[in-house]
Amino acid sequence: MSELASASSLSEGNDTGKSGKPVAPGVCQAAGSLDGHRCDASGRRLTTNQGVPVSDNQHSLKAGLRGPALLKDFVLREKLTHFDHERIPERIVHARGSAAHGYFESYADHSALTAAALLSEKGKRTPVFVRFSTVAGERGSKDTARDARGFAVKFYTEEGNWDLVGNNIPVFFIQDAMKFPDLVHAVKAEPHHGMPQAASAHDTFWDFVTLMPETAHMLMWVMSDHGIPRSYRMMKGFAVHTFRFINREGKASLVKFHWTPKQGTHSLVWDEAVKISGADPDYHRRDLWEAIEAGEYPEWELGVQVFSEEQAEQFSFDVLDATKLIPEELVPVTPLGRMVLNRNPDNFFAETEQVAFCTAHIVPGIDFTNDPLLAGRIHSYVDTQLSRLGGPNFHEIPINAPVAPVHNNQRDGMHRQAVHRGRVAYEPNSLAGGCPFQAGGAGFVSFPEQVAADELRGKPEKFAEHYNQARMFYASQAPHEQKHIADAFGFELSKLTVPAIRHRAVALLRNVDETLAQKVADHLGMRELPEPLPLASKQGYQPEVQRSEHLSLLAHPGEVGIRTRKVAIMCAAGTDAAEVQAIAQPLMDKGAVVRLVGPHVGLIQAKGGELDLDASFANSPGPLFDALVIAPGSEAVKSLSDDGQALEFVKEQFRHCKPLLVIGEAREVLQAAGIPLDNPDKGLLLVSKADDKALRQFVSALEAHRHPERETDPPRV
Ligand code: HDE
Repeated sequence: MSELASASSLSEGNDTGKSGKPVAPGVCQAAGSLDGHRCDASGRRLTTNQGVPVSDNQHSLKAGLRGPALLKDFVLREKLTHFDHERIPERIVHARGSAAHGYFESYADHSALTAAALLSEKGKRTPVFVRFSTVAGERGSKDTARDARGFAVKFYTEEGNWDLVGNNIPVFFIQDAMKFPDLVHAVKAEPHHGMPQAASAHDTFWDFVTLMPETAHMLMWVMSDHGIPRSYRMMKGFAVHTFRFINREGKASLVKFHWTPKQGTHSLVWDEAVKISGADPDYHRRDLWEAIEAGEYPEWELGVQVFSEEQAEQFSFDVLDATKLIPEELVPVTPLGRMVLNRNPDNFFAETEQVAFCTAHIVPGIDFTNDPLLAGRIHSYVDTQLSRLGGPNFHEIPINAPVAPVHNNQRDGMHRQAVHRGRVAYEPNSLAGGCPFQAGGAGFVSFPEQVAADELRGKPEKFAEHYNQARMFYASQAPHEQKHIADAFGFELSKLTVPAIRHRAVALLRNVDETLAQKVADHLGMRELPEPLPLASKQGYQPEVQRSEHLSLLAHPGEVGIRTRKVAIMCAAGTDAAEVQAIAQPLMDKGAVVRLVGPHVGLIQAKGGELDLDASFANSPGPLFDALVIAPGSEAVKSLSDDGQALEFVKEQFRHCKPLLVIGEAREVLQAAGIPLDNPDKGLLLVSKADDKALRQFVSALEAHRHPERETDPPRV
C-alpha cells in the first residue's frame, strides 16, 4: 500500500526535479530550480506551523485510496484553515495601492524652523516606506481610474514614526470630518448592485457633490489631468491640511507640505487610461516596481510653505479649510530635503497591505492645527486599523514598528508579540525605579494654543466661499488642459441616469466659469443653461491670485529627460535590423526602456539578421508605450500596413499625442492607418534615416512627453 501511494505521488504535481525526472519525497531541490536560480530555503524541510515535518503535501489522509478523508488529518486541516483566513478586510478607502522603501535626506539643519529630529542636520537620512493608492476602487481594481491618488509616507525617525498621509491633490472635497462617510458612500460602487468599480461617473457621487458645493475646487482637480497620472512617480504630493512646525524654543509657524517629483508631473489622456485599464490593470504598480528594479530610483523634494498666524488672518480664505490651497505666489515653497525610493517590498501582504498609516502619528517639532477635517482623521486612522489589522498591537507588525525603542505600560491584547518581563506595568512606580519615566520637555509637547469659545456646530464665514479657487485652478490650466476638464465633466455627467443631477452639476459650474459650463452643457446636449447654484457666502471675498503659475502639470517637466520612458519599435519580418539597432541603442543609453514589438514575440527574420521581439501587438498594445518608432524595410512595411492590430497601435499613438519616429518607407504604415501627414507637429517625425539629427529630434519630442497641439475635436484618427 505504502509503495502504491508513493508511486502515484511521484507521477503528479510538482514532484519533478530540474531534469524533469520524478524526485523521491524527502529530497531537497535547493541545489537549483527549474530556471537555474538557487532556492533561498536550501536544505529546509516542509513543516506544519508547529514545526512538525510533513511527509506528503500532495495527498490527504484517507481510509483506503478511494475511501473517505479522515478528520484527524491535522496537516490538511491546518493548511486549509490557514488558507481560509488569509484575507484581512481591505481599506475602506485607498484599498488599491503600491509601495516602496527608501530614505529621506535633509538638505540642511532646519532646527530654526522645527525640532523634528529628521530635519536637524544636513545630509541626515531617515528610512521611509511610501504607499501610493487610488481612493474609490477595491483592492483588485485598475490603477488608471480617474481619481485622487494617495501619497502616504511613513518616516521611521529616531524620535518615533511620523506618518505624512497625503494625496496628489492639494485640496479635499469636504471641510469637515462629519461629511466623510457620506462622501465615501456616494463615490464607492452603489450599494444595491455594487457598480461601478473604481469610478466616480455615476449618480450617487454627482448627487452628493452637487448638493455640497464646497466640493467644487477638488472636483476641478479630479476632472483635470491630475486625476489620471502617467505614473505614481510623476505626481506631486500634498498633506492638504495646515500643520505646525515648532522649534526647540517653542516658536511655532504654520506650514503646508509639498512633495515635488524629480520625474516631472505627467498625465495620461482619458482614452488611453481607459484602454490601459484593460491592457494592464496593474499599470502603476508595475511602473513603480520596474523602475526600482532597474535602479531608476524615483525621487521627490519635500518643501513647505511657511507662514504666520498673522499672515493667515489676512488671506481671503481660511487656512483651516481643506478645500483651499495657498497659492505659491502668496507663500513660496521652501525646500527641506529629498526622498528617494530605492527598494521594492519583499512581500506585498506583509508590507504594502499591513502598513498602517495614521495621521495621529506625529513627532516632536510637528503639530496639528484646528482644521476640522484633520480632527476626524486623527481619530479615524488608528480606529480603522483595529478592525483591519485585528487589534491594538498593529504597531508590532514589522512594517509598522518604529526604529525608536518603545517603552510603556500598555500590555496584552490580540496578537501581542512583546514579552514584557517583571511585575511593573504602571506609572508612577518605585518598584522599577520609576521607569519608563516621562520625557518632559524632551518629549512631544502640544502647541499651547489658547482656546476660549462656546461649544457649537457650524463653520466660519470664509469657509462658505466655494468658487474663487476652483476658478483660479481652471484659469491656471493650459488650453488643452482646460479642454480635458470640459471633456471629463462631459464624460462623467453623460453616465448619469438622472437628468436633474446633470443640471445641478452645470449650475455649479456656472459659478466657476461660464465658458466651462457652456462646454459641458454642449457635451450633454443641454439646450438651456440652468440658473447658477445659489452662493452660500454673499461676502464676495476678493482672491489675491487669479491665476497661478504652479497649478498646471506643465509647470514641472522634470529633470530626468527620457529616463524610464517606454518606447516601442514596431517590427515585422523584413524590418531593417541595422536601423533598429541604430535607434534602439542610443535611446537605451539615455535611459529609455526600448521594446521591440511586432505580430508575435520571439524571433523574426529581419533584413540583415534575426530580431528577437519582446512584445506582441496583442500582449502590449499601443497605450502601454510613451512613444513609437516604425522601422523601415519594404517587406515589413507591407505586412504591417495590412495588419489591423499594427494599424490600431499606430492610430492610438497618434490619437494620444505621443511622439512617433517614422523611418524611410515606414511612412506607408501611417498612410494605411489614415494618419494625416500634411502638417506634421513636433511629435510626428518623418525621417529618411535613423541618424543623429533624427535621434535628437525624437529625444526632444519624447522629453515633451505629449504633443497636445495635435488634438482636434473630434479626433481625426
Ligand atoms: Fe483618509 N483614510 N480620511 N484622507 N487616507 C484612510 O485609513 C479618513 C483624507 C488618505 O496607503 C483610511 O488606513 C477620514 C484626506 C490616504 O494606507 C481611513 C477623512 C487625505 C490613505 C481614512 C479622510 C486622506 C487614507 C482607510 C476625513 C489627504 C491611504 C484605511 C476626515 C490628505 C493610506 C486607512 C494608506 C486612508 C479616513 C480624509 C489621505 C478610513 C475620516 C483629506 C493616502 O481611516
